[in-house]
Amino acid sequence: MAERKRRSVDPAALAMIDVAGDAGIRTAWDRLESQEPQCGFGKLGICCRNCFMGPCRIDPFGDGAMEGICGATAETIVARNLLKHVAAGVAAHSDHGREIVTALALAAEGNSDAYKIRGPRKLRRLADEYGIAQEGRSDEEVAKDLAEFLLAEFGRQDGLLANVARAPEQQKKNWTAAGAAPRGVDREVVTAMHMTNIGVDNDAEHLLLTSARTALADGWGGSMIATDVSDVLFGEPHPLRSRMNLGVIKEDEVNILVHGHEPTLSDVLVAAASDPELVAEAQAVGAKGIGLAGICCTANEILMRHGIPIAGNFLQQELAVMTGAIDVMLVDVQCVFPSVTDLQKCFHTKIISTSPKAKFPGATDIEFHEEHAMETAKRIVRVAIDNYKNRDPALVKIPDVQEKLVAGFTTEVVSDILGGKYRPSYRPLNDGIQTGRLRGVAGVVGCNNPKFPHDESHLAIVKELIRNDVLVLQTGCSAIACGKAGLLSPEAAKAHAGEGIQEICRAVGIPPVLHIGSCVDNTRIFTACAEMVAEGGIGDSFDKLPVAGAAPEWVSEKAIAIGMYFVASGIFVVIGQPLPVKGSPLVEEMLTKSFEEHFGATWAFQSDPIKAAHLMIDHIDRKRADLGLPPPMYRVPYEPKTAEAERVGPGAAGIALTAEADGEPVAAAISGGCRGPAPD
Ligand code: NFS
Ligand code: SF4
Repeated sequence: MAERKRRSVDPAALAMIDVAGDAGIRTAWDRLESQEPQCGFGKLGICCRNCFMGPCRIDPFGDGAMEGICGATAETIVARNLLKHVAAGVAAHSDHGREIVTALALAAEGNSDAYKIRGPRKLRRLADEYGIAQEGRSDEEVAKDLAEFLLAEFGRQDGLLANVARAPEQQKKNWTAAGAAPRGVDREVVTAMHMTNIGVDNDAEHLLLTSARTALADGWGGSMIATDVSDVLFGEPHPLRSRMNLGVIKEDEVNILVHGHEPTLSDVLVAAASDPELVAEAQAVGAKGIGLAGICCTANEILMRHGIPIAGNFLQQELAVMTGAIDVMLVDVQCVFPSVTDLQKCFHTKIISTSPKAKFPGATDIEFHEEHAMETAKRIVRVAIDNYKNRDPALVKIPDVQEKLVAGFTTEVVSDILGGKYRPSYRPLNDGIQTGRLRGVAGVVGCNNPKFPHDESHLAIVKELIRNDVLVLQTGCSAIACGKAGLLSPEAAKAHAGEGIQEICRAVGIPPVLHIGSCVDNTRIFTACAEMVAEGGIGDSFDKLPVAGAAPEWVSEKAIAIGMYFVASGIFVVIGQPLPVKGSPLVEEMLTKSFEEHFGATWAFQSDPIKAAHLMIDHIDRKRADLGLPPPMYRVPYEPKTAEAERVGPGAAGIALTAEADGEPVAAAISGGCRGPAPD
């Protein structure tokens, strides 16, 4: 990957990679080169550091050590390592969920200047679901009980998570039979860490089924709670317009970039950045105003609810600072490169760390606590205003590349827009699938990995899916990749989708690729699948639905947890680089084959995105055939394509940006209550 132009398919990223290269600034791509060749034992999952008789490693060629000092085999070591990864990913997502529930408890007290109940409809729906008394009670009173109930869910010792009730019967049966029915997140993570200690669980199959249970505690617990409560606290997202890529950074404004994951801070910052007093202060130092944009999932959160533009995804975090126009980059938890603080040596940007859980040496630490949310947010904005004068105009290089998009889709929104305002329903979606106009539905999610050209696999897989009439739902950095390439705009249907999707998008006014939020919002895919099952006609359990998932450029342990909870819930998942399990053929076989018997779905590893898309489409076609559904209405021949995706030219932004404001609701386009095209 030495060649600079093969590092990304995003013209804005490429421009900044050149800036970095010319200035001799090292980025993730350079550091990857320094790491090569990467450790083969690590890739295969056969090194163990679980006790200090070790570290031990297994010889993959069979001529050296075939067991660790304690006698652990490759099977045990690989499965144990995987369970540890899952537990770590689950812990991260779920702890994020817990912070949001804590903020809900504050909102319920009614005296927070930052947190209020902004999603009363969702609050009441959840209260109904959990049997929380509502009659004659205010939103705050109901929210107090909801927060208490959900906080207790994290620590639930015995009995199943309440949200398990949302799953179809077959999934619940599978989980019980496999010993994978999830209890509270805290309990599952502690159990996983206990089981992976030296001399505890050595049974690979048992470790893998426990991985499934641990992940399910996130998918149906921690992450699902994070999504639900974010909707209650910050408001339910609705389709709105916005923009993406480094071109959203404005040269003449005080620029604040939020990076990380927790909307408890970024959402409050949205309010602080538009405070008239602070805007006046920014103008007093010579700026036109205060510009807010984001990186990674915290950006997805405020995009979904406020239309705040996104500067870039995971691999653009360093590049964004190198525009020289960022006055403050605010970081909280997860996916933040330690390297960003080093960039302060070359650029005036102040990196501000905010989480008591994540300190960054060299950063300015302004600890954020929910009780003082607004005060802290304003203080941070003032640091940015004060730092504006230190900007060196000679170093400011902002690529003129951005793309417009529509985001803000949720389980509820899909029902509203397809069924119409007066009769929200998944019927039109199920009808579309039953007739074959829509072949199926896919979730394409996850990170960027410098081992792959940045964004290339996301774009290739998504284009191939929609070309074959598979509707795509997206979260995380994958959604940002597609947003930057114009795939999240309704116009993308005509340019890239098959005829079936085009008909639906035309009738309803939606893009062929729906941005449904941050990575915790992957749980919206579960709630949408549950609606599809409940609506009937396309399978009475998740494993029968013509749906599939993918994470082509995954990086994080959180991505392993997500993949695992999808597979354990009956949804086939293809990932780009393989899980670190190839050191044990038995473990690989279990994940990619025998999980079918336990959960009705498997993992697959495929680094070529076109082949990965075809694995998903073939899976969807098999499910259609099993259900007795007709073949897809419009056949699209598989074209022999190379893995290389089409490049997005500068200003592929070919679609001229109009005067539409960020955050402008697009309800006008899609509130017609269209029932979708009539079935033939
Ligand atoms: Ni998801 Fe979001 Fe991006 Fe990957 Fe990181 S930001 S939680 S882990 S890198 S998609
Ligand atoms: Fe080695 Fe066993 Fe200790 Fe792992 S647990 S480091 S395999 S002795």
